[in-house]
Amino acid sequence: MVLAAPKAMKSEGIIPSEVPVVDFSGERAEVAKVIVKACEEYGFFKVINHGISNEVIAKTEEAGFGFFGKPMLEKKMAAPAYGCKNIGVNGDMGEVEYLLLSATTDSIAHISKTISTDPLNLRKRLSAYTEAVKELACEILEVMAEELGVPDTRVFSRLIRDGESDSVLRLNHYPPIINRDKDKSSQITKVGFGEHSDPQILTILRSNDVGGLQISLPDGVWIPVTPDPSAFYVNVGDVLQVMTNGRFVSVRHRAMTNSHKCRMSVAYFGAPPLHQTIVAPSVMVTPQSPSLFRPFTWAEYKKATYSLRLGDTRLQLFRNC
Ligand code: GA4
Repeated sequence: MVLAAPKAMKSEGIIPSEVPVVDFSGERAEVAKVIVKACEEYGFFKVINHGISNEVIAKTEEAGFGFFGKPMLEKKMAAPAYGCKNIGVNGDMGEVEYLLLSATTDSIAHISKTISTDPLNLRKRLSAYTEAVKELACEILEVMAEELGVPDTRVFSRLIRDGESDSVLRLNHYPPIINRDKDKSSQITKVGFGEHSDPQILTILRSNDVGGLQISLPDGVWIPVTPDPSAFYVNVGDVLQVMTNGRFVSVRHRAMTNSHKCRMSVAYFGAPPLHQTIVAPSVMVTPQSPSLFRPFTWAEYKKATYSLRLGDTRLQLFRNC
């Protein structure tokens, strides 16, 4: 399947591209339409003119490269937040090293103390970044709810704004794979982070100017996403697929390594509190589209997620018969 360029024009909040692009400074009603269409067709879109300052972004990128550039022994002192090649707890591996932490003030303070000689400064940078992407996620979720005709437009964003939200922040570093072949010109690409969907509500991702992210279309075709460090990439997670009663798709994606350059991405995964029951708002359930999933708590879903492999589809465990 070939991706058709979106037909709408810039004034309508969209710019032709290989993946849907949302100009967040555009008119709200048009932005909402483009977002909902993108979530139905791809579960993925790019946001430009998002309003997050370059300084906040650049300082987090600098902090990330600063950390990943340290000697392995020092990085390992940040374990279990730091991991290298091992993904999850069931044997998944990838050409990646990462920092994975709870998106809370306490966790950010703790990791800052562990990895930096200037912890207050690092804490300030990571907190500012986390707050900014969380706010972007909430605004997007509120626009979506409006367009979907959900009367309580904070029904999705409230879960992320909740003080007990289980959201996480992840910094991924994909070092280049050195080509040891005689034919140095050939490119070597390996799987950095294997195919999966994100379990949470919404993911807000940004990377440096190095490609590697690919998204899967429903027919199994992989689309490489052109890197744009000035933009954020947004994807629907499993919980939002459930809360829209299957109208939005939780996109499967993966990250490949590059032969020459380091890729670094920062992902914010907006999640509900552990005790939260996940259920679609009543407008999403009609006689024509009956409820696809049984109610479950985020704790139950998270437990199922961690009992399975990275690429497994977990949502079918929660489907109504
Ligand atoms: C994928 C999305 C997030 O990075 C993550 C990942 C988590 C982990 O690395 O600990 C998981 C993976 C992710 C889904 C399946 C399980 C859990 C690794 C894994 C094999 C932090 C998340 O929430 O789910």
